Amino acid sequence: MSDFKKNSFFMSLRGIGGELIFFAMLAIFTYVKFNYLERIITPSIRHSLIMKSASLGIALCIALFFSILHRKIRFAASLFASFLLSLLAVTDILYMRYFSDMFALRSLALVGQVAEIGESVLDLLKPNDLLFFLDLPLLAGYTAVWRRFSGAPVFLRITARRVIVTFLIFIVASLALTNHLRSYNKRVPGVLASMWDRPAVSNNIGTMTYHFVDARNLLRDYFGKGRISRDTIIEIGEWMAARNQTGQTSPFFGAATGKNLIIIQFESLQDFVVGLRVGDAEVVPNINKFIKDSAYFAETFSQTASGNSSDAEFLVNTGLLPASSGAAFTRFAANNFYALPKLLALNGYSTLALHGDRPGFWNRNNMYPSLGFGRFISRFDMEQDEIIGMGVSDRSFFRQSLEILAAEPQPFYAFLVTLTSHHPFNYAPMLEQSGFCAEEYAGTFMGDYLAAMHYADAQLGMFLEGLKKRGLLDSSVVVIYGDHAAVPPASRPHLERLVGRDLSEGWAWRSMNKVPLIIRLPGANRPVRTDRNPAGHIDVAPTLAPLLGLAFDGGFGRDLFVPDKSSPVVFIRGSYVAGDALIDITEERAVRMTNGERLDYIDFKASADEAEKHLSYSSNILQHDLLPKLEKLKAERN
Ligand code: GP9
Ligand code: MN
Repeated sequence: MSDFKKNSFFMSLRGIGGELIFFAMLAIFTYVKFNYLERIITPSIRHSLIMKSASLGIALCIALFFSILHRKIRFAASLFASFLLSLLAVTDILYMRYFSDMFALRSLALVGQVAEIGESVLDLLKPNDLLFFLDLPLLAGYTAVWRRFSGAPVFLRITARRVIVTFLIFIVASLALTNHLRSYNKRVPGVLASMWDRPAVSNNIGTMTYHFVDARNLLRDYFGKGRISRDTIIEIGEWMAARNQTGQTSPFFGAATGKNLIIIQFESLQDFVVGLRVGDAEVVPNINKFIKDSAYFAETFSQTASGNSSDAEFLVNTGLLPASSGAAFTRFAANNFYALPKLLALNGYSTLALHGDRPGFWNRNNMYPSLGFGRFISRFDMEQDEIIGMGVSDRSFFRQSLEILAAEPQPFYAFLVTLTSHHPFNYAPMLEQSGFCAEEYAGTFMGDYLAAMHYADAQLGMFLEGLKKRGLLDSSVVVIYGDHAAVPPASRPHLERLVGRDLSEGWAWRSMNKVPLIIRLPGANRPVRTDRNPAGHIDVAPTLAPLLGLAFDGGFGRDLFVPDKSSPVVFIRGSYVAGDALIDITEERAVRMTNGERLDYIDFKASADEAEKHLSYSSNILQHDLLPKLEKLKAERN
């Protein structure tokens, strides 16, 4: 090679080299920053190679993006991006320290709530957190030094060849990311859309990938929602108003005015355990006893979707259907809700939610205030004297809840969510305490489930006894319901063996997907009966509010004490139950749920039309945060 050629080669390398090093530094610092963050958040977790390459992929993509901006803004934009990423990492740390949760972009909309804890933010910061900003002087310093000693500019003009090379590396880097996401979503279907436990998701995919998915979900929701016309809003408002003016009122309207309301959401309680005996033993003796003293809605279907427990909480407190993808609790916590706690708080109730898990799980820390709960007592506000599975054991939870309720100013609305009887139902201390041993099912999934139900039922029994002793049973409406099915489709043979019939058909499986709903009113003239009309979680708020002398007209449910056989119980995937029929709107099929007999779809025209309205109106309300607009329309009409 001639001297001239050699020189020009090194000259050009020197030119590119300065910039290459800068962007390599940017990518490496970004990667290291989030790696350091992961070590702080979960020091015990070892990350897999696929996860590391996905993180590196994102870091590279970020650096590549800034490397092809106009040379005049390339440096400033890179530095600013790096600053924002450091800020994001520190926000994650503060969020973890305060909420035990990862920061989500949606939380920016909840800044009002976060502002309340502004003072604690400074307390939570540690000197080491400043290390996250160390890359800024290093990048700036490097640029100054390079310029000074090489005499060449660091940031060069963009050539076509450079764009092509950048693009090719970009594709390789993003492949590492998409491959990682695809394999995780395959392993845990639906997890990325629902984000039910942000720290867990982030532990599994890495903090950078977590933020990437969070941003992607947000953009999808934003651009996927389209616009809604004023005419549609008026149509929804008028339909809801007409629906609420049927003129029928509950025979028990006001029967419990001024009384407390205690709702117990019972983890994984499916209806088939009610009244069930295995051998000589009753599986849930306390629930059976409670039913004998209450109104029991035996045909209540779980209407939950990917939000699981949180969907049940959502349905019950808002009377709205859950989100069709992801979880309403994580997607719509910034919405304005017309919810049971809000209504009761406006009517002088003190409102509190109690649950033995971390507050960030299912975004409850954000959603409960949005629903109007005045207080949320989570695992961290309780004595953690017995932890089983995901959090405080039901035994400890109920014991502490009793103490809290006894001291609560009345009237109160207490919403209790149990936890220990959670899938896979085999936590050793729970099984030991349960003492339920159905020999024929010993060591099987069903054996564990029955034992879990027996354990949780025993704790519930003690709680009810405690309420009675403290005089709270007869000064409260007490409601118990199951949140969702316990038996996943993959464990169907276990349930088939227990009930002794084939459940492979969709209608048969759906007919098992029932959860008990039990409402006990105080006073001697309370309704004690078994109601066999189809019902759903969505009916709970409009059934309970009238008992307390209030009207709940914000949702799509109905008052179960008002006889009505025509109202459909709608499932978010596009089917519904009406009478003894299961109707699939998308397939235009109807079957009798007792025997699978095919029915004429045409006969269900009216209820299908209503079910479609529930689905589309409820989804519009969520997507476009319509409740305040509907309230305004209502005020204008009156
Ligand atoms: C978590 C608990 C269980 O806090 O409510 O949630 P699930 O997994 O059933 O949705
Ligand atoms: Mn649950």
